[in-house]
Amino acid sequence: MQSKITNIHARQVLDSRGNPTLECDVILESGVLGRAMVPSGASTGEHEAVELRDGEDAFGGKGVARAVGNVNQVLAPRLIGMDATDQGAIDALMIEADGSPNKGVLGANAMLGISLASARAGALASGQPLYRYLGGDDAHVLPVPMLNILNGGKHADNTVDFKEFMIQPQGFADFQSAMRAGVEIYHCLSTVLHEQKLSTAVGDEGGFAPDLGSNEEALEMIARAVDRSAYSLGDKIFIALDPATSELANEADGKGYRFFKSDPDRIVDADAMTQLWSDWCDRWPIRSIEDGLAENDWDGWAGLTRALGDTVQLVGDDLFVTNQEFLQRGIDQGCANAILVKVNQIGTLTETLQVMDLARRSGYASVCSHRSGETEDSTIADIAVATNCGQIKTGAPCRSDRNAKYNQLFRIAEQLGDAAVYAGASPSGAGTSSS
Ligand code: 2PG
Ligand code: MG
Repeated sequence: MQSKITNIHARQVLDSRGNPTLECDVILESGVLGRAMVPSGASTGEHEAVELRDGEDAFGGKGVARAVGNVNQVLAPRLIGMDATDQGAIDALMIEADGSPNKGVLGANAMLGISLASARAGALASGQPLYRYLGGDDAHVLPVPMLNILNGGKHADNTVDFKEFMIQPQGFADFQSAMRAGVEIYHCLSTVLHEQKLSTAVGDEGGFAPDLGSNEEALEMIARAVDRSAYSLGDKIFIALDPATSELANEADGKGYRFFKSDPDRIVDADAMTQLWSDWCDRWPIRSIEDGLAENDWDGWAGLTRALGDTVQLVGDDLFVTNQEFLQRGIDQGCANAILVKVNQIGTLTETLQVMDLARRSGYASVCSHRSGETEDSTIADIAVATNCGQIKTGAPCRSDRNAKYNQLFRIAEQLGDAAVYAGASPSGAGTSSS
């Protein structure tokens, strides 16, 4: 067996925010080494699988020595001897070894490191690129990027409550020209902010993070940037938002949505938030809104979906936490029409692909996503193409942790050549619930 696992070794490394994270090597009998690194969120969903941290003095409690130990001492001895291409069995064994509903015993970070590194080793052993190893011959769709060019919320030290203001280039012949538009607009935004004497320092995901007079001013700045570029807003450039409102709700102890940065006295209910999104959608070419309401506000979400679900992509991130049970509840209750997919929210590749399959069968779109704490690992780029899911969210085209994913997509597009199809080839392409 060429792909027999002979060694598994994890170590602590650093992520893009300077916090420890776990890197894992899976080594095969043939000498092949598959390596993966684990990302980490800041605005995390309450129901995410557990990211095991040491909680001691070192690294402000964020060390991952315990998770590393769980890989090297607990999981490795059980997995050595298995076939790296048997992803389902590897992930099932880890889930069983953990034994808890939220991977809180061994840590989702420990399990994800092994899960992704095994996939990488399996791909190398079979002589295929990862996207093809995972997706087979049909993997050929390059995703529409959601470029988070203006950061707020928990990702930036500024006055903006809402976390992510993104652009989506659609109506481009290929991924490369869509990215070119995104990059050019990103640089135009820098110029616009500089001229307004606003900060061009960047937030956690590489987007600019200026202090602004209001949340909507973020959209005005983006509109000005697009105006300066060779493109026009609403023609081939559309807006996508992730206001991450669980953070606004958490601040108010479940009493409503508090504008915690711009106006802490302003607290509104789910209907008012829904009205705000509806007004913004009337005024701006918004294609997608993620976490427009909070993770536990299922009734509010059903109302939001009734109000906007036919015309706007409504993405559940904290709501679904890449978990089939939560997605199924959303499907049953008419909440959202898309899911954000983050490998570390659930902790294994098998479960990630299963939830994407459930979404597809249920008419929900999937957006493959990074975390705000990232590394040079670019696995999500391959997953996006492997599944032909059509959308990826991986930050501004700035900072190598973000560009690692875009750069991998450039490589994949080149490899696929004429077979590559850009999901946003039509201006009405991905990012609408009808797509
Ligand atoms: C999100 C993510 C990624 P975080 O909310 O969608 O942008 O942020 O990783 O901080 O949860
Ligand atoms: Mg989100």
